[in-house]
Amino acid sequence: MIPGRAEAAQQWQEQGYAIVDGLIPEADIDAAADDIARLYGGDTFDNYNQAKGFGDGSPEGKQFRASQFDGMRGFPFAGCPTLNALYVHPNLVAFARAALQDDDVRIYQAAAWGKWAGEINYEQPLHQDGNHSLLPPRMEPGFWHLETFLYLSDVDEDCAPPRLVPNPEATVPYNELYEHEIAATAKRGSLLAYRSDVWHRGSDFGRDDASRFVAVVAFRPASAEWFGYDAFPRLGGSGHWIEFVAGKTPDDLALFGIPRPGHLYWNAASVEAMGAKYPGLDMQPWIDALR
Ligand SMILES: O=C(O)CCC(=O)C(=O)O
Repeated sequence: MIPGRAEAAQQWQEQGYAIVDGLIPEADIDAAADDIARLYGGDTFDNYNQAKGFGDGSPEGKQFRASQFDGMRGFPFAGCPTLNALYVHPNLVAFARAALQDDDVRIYQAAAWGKWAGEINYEQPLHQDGNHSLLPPRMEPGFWHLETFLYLSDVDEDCAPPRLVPNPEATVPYNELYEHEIAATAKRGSLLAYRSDVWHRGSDFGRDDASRFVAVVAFRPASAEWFGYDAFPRLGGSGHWIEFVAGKTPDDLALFGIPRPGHLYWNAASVEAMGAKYPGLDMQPWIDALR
């Protein structure tokens, strides 16, 4: 574990959030700049968050507005291999394992989120996320989940930083919570990790030439099947998914529920069929484990 990351993981466990400065080298983020430009350069709106139906309400004040989610796109992204690879970056996965105290973790949500200063009012009320599970939260090893924003651009005070209230266990009346919130500002490559029982919200831009890009990545222990958001198996016939899988390792793919080599699912026929389905995937680890 990179120095300082263990402390950040512990802070997430105990205070409900951590800002992990420089988790991923800026050079790795900058290498994805063309992919981000490509992703948002065309009309790729896909109603990722299924939010379009609930409208925008008043343009004033703190509220959820459908337009706040217009810049969300579901992973993986066509023609964006460097951006896609960030979602399985070893530093990100190592942090998720440390925070969840589990070596076998799954990604259950992956998306990109762009926001631009201007017409949309991004101010939200403080809220907790109840839409990742049908169960009430139990924030303990084995039963918890980890929500993260990997910053793909520098997020300063004027760049619509997420705001949150540390220490979810503290008993503060709702209307006083705003007095305790902090702005999660950080440079690109940093990670905001938060628990769903932490009060948090989106905020608006403070200057009109600003934008903000994050990778939204949520993890769960492999055994905590009750968490979910994206249904990656829907991508089984998708060319974007085949493109992403090329060159990935068994550990990368296990994050999305693809059984590791040696799993009972694998026999000579299923290994061969997997190789045919994903021409860019090195099947050798799966072949070796058959012997
Ligand atoms: O984008 C952000 O800064 C936070 C958004 C958020 O909390 C939400 O949409 O539930």
